[in-house]
This record gives sequence, structure tokens and C-alpha cells, in this order.
Amino acid sequence: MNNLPIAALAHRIVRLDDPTAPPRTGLPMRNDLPPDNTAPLRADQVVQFECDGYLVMEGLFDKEELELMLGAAKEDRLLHQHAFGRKDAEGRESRLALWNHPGDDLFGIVSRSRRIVDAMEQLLGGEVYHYHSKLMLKEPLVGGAWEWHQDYGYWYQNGCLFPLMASCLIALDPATRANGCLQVLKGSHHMGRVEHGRFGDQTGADPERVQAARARMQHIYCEAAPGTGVFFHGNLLHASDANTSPHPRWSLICCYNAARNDPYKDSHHPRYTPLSKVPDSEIKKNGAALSRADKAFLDPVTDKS
Ligand SMILES: O=C(O)CCC(=O)C(=O)O
Repeated sequence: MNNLPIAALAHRIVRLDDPTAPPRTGLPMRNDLPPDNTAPLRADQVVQFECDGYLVMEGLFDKEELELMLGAAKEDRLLHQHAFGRKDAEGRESRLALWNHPGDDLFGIVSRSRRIVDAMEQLLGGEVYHYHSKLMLKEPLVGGAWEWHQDYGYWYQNGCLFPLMASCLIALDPATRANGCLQVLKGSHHMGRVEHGRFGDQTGADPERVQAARARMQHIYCEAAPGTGVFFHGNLLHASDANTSPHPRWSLICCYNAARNDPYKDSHHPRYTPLSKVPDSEIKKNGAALSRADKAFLDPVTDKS
């Protein structure tokens, strides 16, 4: 505990001292950051994440890193072979490719980079592991919407007892309202987990709760330049509209679970698997390495868990 960086402890001090602090999310915050954590976030950014449930970081990835990622996303034949569609309530389809274990290809390196992983550990208060990553392909004019939901609404079913889970969305293309950027309800993670399921024609969070939350919380459109990272909490209500523009909206979403939240049962996402962090410089050094033949993609047809 003694050798923890001050920044890692500051948000806890702020919360304890501040009687006007927002309601706690009920998370067992322990701040057991691994000794190698570089604490890339400032204390006020950690506090902002705790208050709002998300944190936007412009320029998280620079132009060269972004070009590598876009190039890999376009060239990676295996990724596209394994991409599958998800239809929205209107029958419009978004495509995505999803994998559980990060390898040595570019997206594996990005999801293991200290810039993301050390930040995640600050936000979740301890060691994290890679839960999965996905390349989201929302194509021009046809890409469908994602209904309002919390990721933990689904991940709860996988045996994760606590909502000690979060994601980092990296914009590969400009994300705008017209091409269906991420939308969030600011602070909605404080609601705790909302019931999820099929309501009418839609799968997602209970629409009655969503409606009440929308009437009370700020609705944010996360328009973002390429290279922006959006860290968001597993209980944050989020959604996105269909892409009605002539421009694609591709993004990479890397999802993490706290090591201390190891699921109590098997599911289609991994139980605790130690994550091997890499220095940020590995992204450029490694270049646009594509998926290897042994990368295990999720196959929604055969995987019924
Ligand atoms: O980025 C988007 O369009 C929404 C993605 C989303 O809701 C999710 O992956 O949980």
C-alpha cells in the first residue's frame, strides 16, 4: 500500500472528504493497484469517471497508431471472415468480430497496452484482465442501432458477481450523430444493474427504467475524432443510433473485468486469465500485425453459452 502512487489514492481521499460526492456505486473499491501500474490518469479523471460513469480522452491514440489500426481493420481477412451481424429493432444490421484472448497482433497489443490497461486498473481499483475485444463495423447507410443497455446487464449472466467491469471504445473513424456515435446517460451507472431482456421487439434494458432515466439524466452524444478513447463503466446505460450517413463508423471496444471479480462459472467469456501488459511503444514497434490463424473468434452460431 505504501508504494502506491498518490494519484491512485487521491480519488478515494476526495470521496471520503467530500459530503457532496455522488452516491457510491456500491463497488468494493480497494485500490490494490499492481506495483507495476504507471497510473496514466490524473486523480480528477478518476473522480470524473466515478461521477459520470465515463471518461472521454481525446487523442488517446496518435495519427500513426490510428493509421496502423485502420489499416489492420481493413486488411485483416480473418477478422472479416469471423464478423457476424446483429439486427436492431428495425432489422438493420451492424457487424462485429469478437475475440476473448488478446494475442500479439495489433489489436491484441492495443488491448494490452499500459495506456489502456493501467488506466482501467485505476478506474476499477485493482488488477484487471482482458474480458474480450470487438471490432464494431457500422457501415454507411445500413449499420443498425444498439438499443439502450448496460454491458453488465449481460455480463452479470456470465457469473460476474460485481459490476467491476468497464470498456474502452476507440474511435477508428470520426464518430458523429449522423453515423450513429455512442450515446450515454451521464451518471446512470449509479442506478446499479437494470433488468435486461426482450421487451416487445427489443432486447436491452427495461424500457420503463430507460425512459425514467432519460427524463432525469443528461443524454450525451459522444461525438469523437479518430483516436479518441471513451472509457465507460459496465453499468452505464448506453446506446447508438443507426448509421444514416454515407460514412462508416468503425471502432474497437476493449472490455475488462477486475481480477478480484473472477466469474464463479464458465461462460463464453473468460474467467480470470492474467493479462500480460506491454509498453505503449509496442504498438508502433509491432506495426499492423494481423490476426493469426489460431485466434479464437466468437462464433454466435456454435456458442450457445
Ligand atoms: O458503439 C456502439 O455503437 C455501441 C456499442 C455497444 O453498445 C456495446 O458494444 O455494448
